[in-house]
Amino acid sequence: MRERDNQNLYAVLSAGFPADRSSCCIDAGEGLRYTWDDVERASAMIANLFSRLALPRGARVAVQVDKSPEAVLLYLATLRAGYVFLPLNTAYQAAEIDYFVGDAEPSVVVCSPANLGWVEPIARRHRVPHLFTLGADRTGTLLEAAAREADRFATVRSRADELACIVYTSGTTGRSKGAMLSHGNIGSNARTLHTYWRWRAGDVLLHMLPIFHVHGLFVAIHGALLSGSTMIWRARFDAKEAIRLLPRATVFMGVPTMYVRLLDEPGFGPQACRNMRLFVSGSAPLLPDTFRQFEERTGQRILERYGMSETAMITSNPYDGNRAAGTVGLPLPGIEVRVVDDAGRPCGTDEIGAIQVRGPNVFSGYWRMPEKTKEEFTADGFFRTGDMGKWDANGYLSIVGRSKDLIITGGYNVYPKEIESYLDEMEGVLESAVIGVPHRDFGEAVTAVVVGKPGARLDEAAIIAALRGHIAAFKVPKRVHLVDELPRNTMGKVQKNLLRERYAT
Ligand code: MLC
Ligand code: AMP
Repeated sequence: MRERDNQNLYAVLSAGFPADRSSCCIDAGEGLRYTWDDVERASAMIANLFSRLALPRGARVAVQVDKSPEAVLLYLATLRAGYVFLPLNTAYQAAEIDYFVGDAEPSVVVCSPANLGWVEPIARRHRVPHLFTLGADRTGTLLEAAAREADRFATVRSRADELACIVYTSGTTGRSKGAMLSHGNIGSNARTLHTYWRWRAGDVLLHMLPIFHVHGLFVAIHGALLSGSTMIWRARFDAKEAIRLLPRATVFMGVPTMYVRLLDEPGFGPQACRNMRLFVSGSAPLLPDTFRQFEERTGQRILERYGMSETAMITSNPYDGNRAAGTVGLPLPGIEVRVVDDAGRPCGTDEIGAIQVRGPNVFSGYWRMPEKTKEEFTADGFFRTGDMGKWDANGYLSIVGRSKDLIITGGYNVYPKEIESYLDEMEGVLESAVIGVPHRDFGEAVTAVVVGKPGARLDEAAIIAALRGHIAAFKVPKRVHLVDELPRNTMGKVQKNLLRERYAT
């Protein structure tokens, strides 16, 4: 294989690094800057460390660490060494991590030093051969071990169909599924977005998203790397800090909650956005009202796009043409999107149907779930997204709902079944239904409706407190309503639509 044929995602991305490797790649604030040379050398050291561990081909590197530039270096090093990166939400608790480690059987686990006490027994139980720590302040055993390694590394050659990442997405049945993404899936999407959104040398990305999901990890970072652009890097989103930093940036990516919070700041306006050329929104629906208010306040039309862990980005509003509020735009070049009725026939304009997608971006399947994978693909190779949508007369797609029972809160997905199974196991609980209700800040708020066993004395605060120890805080219901019974249809199925109406306010 010739060097330029290497489809390893790192090789693809590094082709965009600037000629001047002494310029800034990541500006993490407080004088902490990483040049492109630093990125190459430090990722080489970690890649050398992993290579020396002689991990089997396709070995998984599972990572649950706080956001930091070193966490990006760890990601890039894993790609360079030809292993499979498996990012995990920092909000996940022990029971959740136990499931992922047991399911993915990683050869390496990297956790934050603060979590070592509870991650170590999990790693031991699942016989994980190598456990490292990585702190957000450049501490931990990973960097200590890598410090002894050489700072040059020849990136492993990978085929387009070789596995690069496993991204877990919540499962409709309560069990999370690992979406297997290849170097080719991610690389092709990165290149497409690079062209479509006109990434250019001299762009500056303000990066405030978490880096354990495709939005912050792939969409944002890859665009900057491919165009050799500086990233202004902050560990988390804070609206006031964003307004302070935006004048130095040209590109920002966020979930709708971030745009709502920017608009809540009286000081936010055209002055903060004076050098901005692109605001991108995704992961959850951007309300047309937010789009319009944003334009009124700043003169900027937010570009909304649509994607999934299984497919990376699928559609986008155009860079130059009309960005239509309430739509997710047009299929990206090279990606086929169709909206079909129950019989699989293409829907006409304004007809609602199921959204399906096919293309080089679409994942190869769910980790060790061949049956589930088969169910989610049509005979002609389209992936069933579980989203419902419709085309308008101009060929723009709108997402009008989901056939999957899913709540999206502040850009994070929560599957009601998972929360219901925890609630139903609680003492005194007969049954439960978990729904999403409109929420000004998070878009949807997780809400539980619980029926107690006869004579049981349930208490909202106690239920919430009990859940907190088990599941990530963003999944914990903001409210728990105690009722005598759940509304059911004649088939005995809980009528969640009635509950959504009842608790909408
Ligand atoms: C935090 N909390 C949330 C929450 N985020 N509750 C519900 N939904 C959320 N998304 C809770 C915390 O548990 C805590 O509760 C309280 O809010 C404050 O926590 P925080 O850490 O201070 O929150 P904050 O920093 O304000 O976070 C809000 C946020 C964050 C919107 C900035 O959630 C975020 O960064 N979201 C982005 C998610 C994302 O990147 N999604 C991409 C998925 S990829 P308590 O009670 O403990 O105090 C994808 C594909 C695609 O979907 O197309 O992109
Ligand atoms: P995830 O499984 O975390 O990757 O989330 C993917 C889901 O997020 C999609 O199936 C959609 O339901 C939702 N999503 C992503 N982008 C948008 C958007 N712009 N508008 C509405 N929903 C979106």
